[in-house]
Formats: sequence, C-alpha cells, structure tokens
Amino acid sequence: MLVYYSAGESHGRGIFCFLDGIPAGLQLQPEDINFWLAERQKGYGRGGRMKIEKDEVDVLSGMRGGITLGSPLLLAVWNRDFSNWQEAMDPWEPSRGERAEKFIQPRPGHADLVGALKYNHDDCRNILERASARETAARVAAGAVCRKLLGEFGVGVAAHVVQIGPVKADVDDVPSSELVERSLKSEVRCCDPGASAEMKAAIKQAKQDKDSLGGVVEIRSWGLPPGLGSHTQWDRKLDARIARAMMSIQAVKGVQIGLGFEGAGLPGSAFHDEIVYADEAVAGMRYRHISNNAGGTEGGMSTGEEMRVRIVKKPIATLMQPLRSVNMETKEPTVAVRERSDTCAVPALAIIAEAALAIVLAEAFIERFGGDSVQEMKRNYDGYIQAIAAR
Ligand code: EPS
Repeated sequence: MLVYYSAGESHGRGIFCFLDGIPAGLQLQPEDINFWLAERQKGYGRGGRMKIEKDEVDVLSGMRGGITLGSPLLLAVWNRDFSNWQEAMDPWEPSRGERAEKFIQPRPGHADLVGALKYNHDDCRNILERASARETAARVAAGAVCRKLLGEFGVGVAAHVVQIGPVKADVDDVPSSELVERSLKSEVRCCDPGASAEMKAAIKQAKQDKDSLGGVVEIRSWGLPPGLGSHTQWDRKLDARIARAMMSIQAVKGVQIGLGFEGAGLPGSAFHDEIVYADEAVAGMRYRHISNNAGGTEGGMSTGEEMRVRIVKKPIATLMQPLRSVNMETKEPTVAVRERSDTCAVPALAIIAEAALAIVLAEAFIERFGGDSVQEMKRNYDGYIQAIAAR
C-alpha cells in the first residue's frame, strides 16, 4: 500500500507531503527531489509568485543517512511568501494587516463560490488557499521519490506539452528516450521548436489581453512489466487509477489513454494492436503489440508497451480582466476578484502530471512486487519476470 496525502495553504507556512509505503533502502539525494521542484517552478507564463519562491525539500521523517527507512516520509516545502502573509494567515489571531481584506467576489471557474457555501465561510480566501495549485509542489516531491523507486526497475516517466491555447505541436514521433532532454530545453516544455515559439507568442498575447490559456500535456512511461493493476475490480484497474490521479490535478478537465477520444472514429480492425511473438524480451515480455493505440493498458492492466496518457488543463480562472460575478455580502452584481496569478501554467503541468503518474505506477509496483525493502521487491520482480519470460 502506498498512501499519499498533502497538507498546507498557498500562503501559509508551507506545503507538506505524507508518503507512506515506500520500501526501505531506497537511496535518495536532495537533488533527486529538488531538481523536479525547481523544474515545476519554471515555464513561460508564470506570474510574480515564482520569483519569490525557491522550492526545496525538507525531509522531516522517514530517512536516515540518504536511505528511506520504510517508515512514513514527511516532506516539507516551506513557503517564502509566508513572511508577507504572516498576519493575514495567522492560525490563532484574526486576520490582520494589508492582506486581511475579505475575498467576497468569487472567480468563475475557481473553487471560491462553491467552497465558501459548502464550508460556510464568509471569506473565499479560506477556500482558495487550499484549492490553489501551490499544492502541486507536494505532488512533485512525492513523485520524485516514486520516480526514483521506479528507476530501480528500469522504468522511466516523462511528459511534454503538446498544445497551448490554439497552438498544437507535431511531436508524435519524438522517441521517449529524447523526451526529457528535449522538453526540458524548451521554455514551454515542448519538443517541437517551431510550436514552442508559437506557444510563447500565444502566452505573451494572452497576458497582454489580460487573459489566460490552457493546454494539453502528454505523459509517457516505459520499461513497465505487463500485469500492473488488475481487471478484477473497478478500483484495481490501472487506467482508472491513472485517470483519477490526473483528474485530481488542479484545473485538469479530461484524460485519455492511448488514442482515447480519437479512437471513436476508427473501426475495431484499425484500432486494436495486433500481437506477435518476438525474439527478444522487453521487461520479460516476448509477446509484443505491433502498434500501441491502447496506450499501454488492456483490461485495466499494463501490457508492457509504452504508457501514453494525455490530459487537458482549462485556462487559469484568475483573470486580470475579470468576468462577471456577485458580491457575496450585498448580492449585487460585480466582477471577480483580481489577484496576482499566472497567465499559463501548462509547462508546470507537465512536471506535475509526470509526478502524478509516477505515484500511481509506484503504488502499482509496490502492490504487485511488495516487500519491506527495495531488495525484497527486486527479488519478487525478478521472479515474476522470469516466469513471464518462460511463457
Ligand atoms: C495560484 C495562484 C498563483 C500561482 C500559484 C497558483 O499564486 P499567487 O496567488 O501566490 O500569486 O503562482 O502557484 C503556485 C504558488 C505554485 O507554486 O505553483 C492559484 O490560485 O492556483
């Protein structure tokens, strides 16, 4: 069992991550986590907040001498901006200071309105602080640990941006082995240099127009053995678990695996991936598919083929030219609150979604090859691979 939870408010003390179930003996360096935290902060289209923060992990429990202990990991990413919000965010004293003003003009598309009603708050800040995508720092920290565990088994995970606003990239043929290097070079995390330049221009234009942009990210994973997840129950299906993890990322509105929605227009004979028996085994598998429209899962289990997932993020809800709203005190028509924000956070989504996939895959690995230590997991993994290779 792998349990991931987070805590923390956007302008509170910090963002915290509880990760229980990582086996003992996983070697970690601060850079294994800090590299991804820093990457998440980058990307063209971010606002002023990222100039304030310099996210770094503080390991509060679960490690000693550079290895995991098998006990719960508690990871903290402290908010530098807290020093500016201390009086407004004090846990004991009533909110005071220049940032204490009540937030009563909910933004369309944000959690402000429904959250304030549901939790009976008269200040939408009590909702937005936790709804904020700042929470994704925790996900990236947890994902970095999970990515390291997957790496022990030769599994890689990478993501790249394939669309921002109306600009689509031509990247279907980019091999996964090049994805990390090529996407990290681009300010919008896109492997197509021509599209990258157009995406940047689209973000610049949106900023000038006081608007925001969404987009599409593709996440891939390779080196997976067949048989992660299970067909036997709805909540054991790997694809269902991936979809849930992706939809839980702030502002994500859709997920597809493999051809997904594009598959609707194809007949079965063109959609399904034919099976061959190959000379060479990959992760123990000699049965291969000659295409991969399924995107790496069949029957809720990994097939051994590359995993391909796409997700769509809606445009950011905070607009510098705000949409119509209602004053929650007077009930009079007004416009939504205008807060400092990003114009586009799709490049950051690539890093976050990669982490989300790593968490789900690590969970499935631990479930399938479970052991108290990495060494024990490896013995279990090797036994399974040998059995599959003999089939
Ligand atoms: C966010 C609003 C902005 C973003 C923030 C998410 O923060 P602020 O309100 O402080 O300007 O920068 O993202 C992060 C802080 C982050 O670390 O990704 C929102 O409302 O969701």
